[in-house]
Amino acid sequence: MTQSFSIPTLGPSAHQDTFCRDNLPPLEQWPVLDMGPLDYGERINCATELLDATIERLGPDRPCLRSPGGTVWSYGELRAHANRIAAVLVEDLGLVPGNRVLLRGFNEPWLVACWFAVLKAGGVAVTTMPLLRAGELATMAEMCRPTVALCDSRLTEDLDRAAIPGLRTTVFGSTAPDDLITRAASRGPVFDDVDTAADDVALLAFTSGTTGRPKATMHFHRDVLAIADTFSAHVLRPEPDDVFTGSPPIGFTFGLGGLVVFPLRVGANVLLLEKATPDLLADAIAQHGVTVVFTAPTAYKAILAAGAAGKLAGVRRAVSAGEALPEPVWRAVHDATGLRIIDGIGATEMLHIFISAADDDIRPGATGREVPGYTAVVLDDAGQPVADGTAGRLAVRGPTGCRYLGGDRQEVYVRNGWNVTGDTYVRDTDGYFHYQARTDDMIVSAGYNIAGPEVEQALLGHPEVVDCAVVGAPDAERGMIVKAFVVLNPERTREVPAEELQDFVRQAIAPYKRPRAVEFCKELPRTSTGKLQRYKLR
Ligand code: 3UK
Repeated sequence: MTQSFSIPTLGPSAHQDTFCRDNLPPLEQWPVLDMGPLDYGERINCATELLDATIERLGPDRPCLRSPGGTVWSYGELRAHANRIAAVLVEDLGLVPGNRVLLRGFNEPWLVACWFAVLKAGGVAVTTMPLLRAGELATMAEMCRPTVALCDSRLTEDLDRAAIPGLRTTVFGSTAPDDLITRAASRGPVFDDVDTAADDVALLAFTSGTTGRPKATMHFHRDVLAIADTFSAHVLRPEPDDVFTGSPPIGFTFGLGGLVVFPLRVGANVLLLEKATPDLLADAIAQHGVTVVFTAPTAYKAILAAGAAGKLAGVRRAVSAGEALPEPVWRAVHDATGLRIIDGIGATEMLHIFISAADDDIRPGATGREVPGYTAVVLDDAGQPVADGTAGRLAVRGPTGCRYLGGDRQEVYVRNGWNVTGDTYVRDTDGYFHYQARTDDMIVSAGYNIAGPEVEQALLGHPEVVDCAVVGAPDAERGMIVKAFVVLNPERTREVPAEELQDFVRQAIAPYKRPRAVEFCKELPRTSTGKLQRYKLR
């Protein structure tokens, strides 16, 4: 679609280290910005807003972060820890505004304190996921050039092996005399937050890279607040008495939003889990009176399979994102608990969720509608809108959007001002968006377009199928055939032949979509954010 739009301008930066401004993509390649009613002014620090402003409204004593081990920090305590670490960053580690700080830790309170410290000091947070190894950390560092790292003492090995040039690493959680926490304890609890520009970069987030080389996305201080004031405020609608938990790492923006930004914006409480496999997650939800959960569709599936859906009884809001939520999973959770899972599609490029629905607005099987503040359209390959009911490329815009560090492949994601997510979607006449597949994962077999996830969903309806992935396999006659990789329930009491699964799919959806090849496996390849790596199966 072509339209005219104005090229954005930037306010005066508070960054002394100009790396981020220097590496923003060219302004004319940015997506169209639509702030709608959101207005953060020219200067805002998202850490001040999430922490100090919440304390100003609700007082310092409300419970903020806790961990299963028994740590409970109030909002005032988290702020004091963050302020003390900010002082160490500036006074001892030489941080100047704009420096990138690599953070490495599990989901636990000190990681969150470090994240706030970096932002208060005007630094740029680069939070990495614990699962990442030396090679991946080295690649990330090469791209974003951190000067300082704050690292959990249990996770130093891979960071050391990454041998990042010029990096000053400080460890937290050890017994060493120069441990970050010990050093921070000698500082005062007050820190004068850097008065950052609303459009100063606050964080760099790496894409999960289901296909290859990761890209770094750049997000501003105002973007961090915008995700709370769109998806969270209008769809999730949390309350100060909610208790949040979830499985995504804080280094994944799904986790950052759900476990830090959204709860703190409203003064709620967060249970941080270092290990959040589906069984541990379900237990923690039941034990700690959790009311708001963030996790991936596979976790809901696994909780159901383990017969643990009852543990979700106290949950008020359950969010699913990262991959499509199969309708049978939504229905099974609803049948077992009455809970209506909030599906939402988000992306690292967009920072968080832009299509979703909650409560009675949910249509099971559809991702939802535009989150207030975002506009979404479905485009054909030439960039023209398609009719409702027709599949095409999902394109969105709103207050957040894609800015790749160094403009790396920027024109692939942003076209004519739209963020093109790489997903094939159908919009229905009621404005609901129905996920089909990643555009690259559409299977063309004998002239038919087949969306792998639709076949996966059909297979998952079979009682003995616990996980599956459907891809196109090259075929001389048909171009491609539908091939299914299937994980069967290990506790099954009988054999399940491939033909039975093929027949099962043929009963559920159009017969031409049935898998012509079935391969059984023990588990499926996934990224560190839990996404299926279909390209590996191809
Ligand atoms: C896929 C979905 C169907 C889709 C993310 C919430 O997943 C997140 O970010 P990533 O950059 O991946 C983005 C891609 O993942 N996807 C995500 N959610 C859904 N597909 N239904 C969904 N509900 O292909 C998208 O383009 O890893 C999710 C919040 C923040 C995030 N970063």
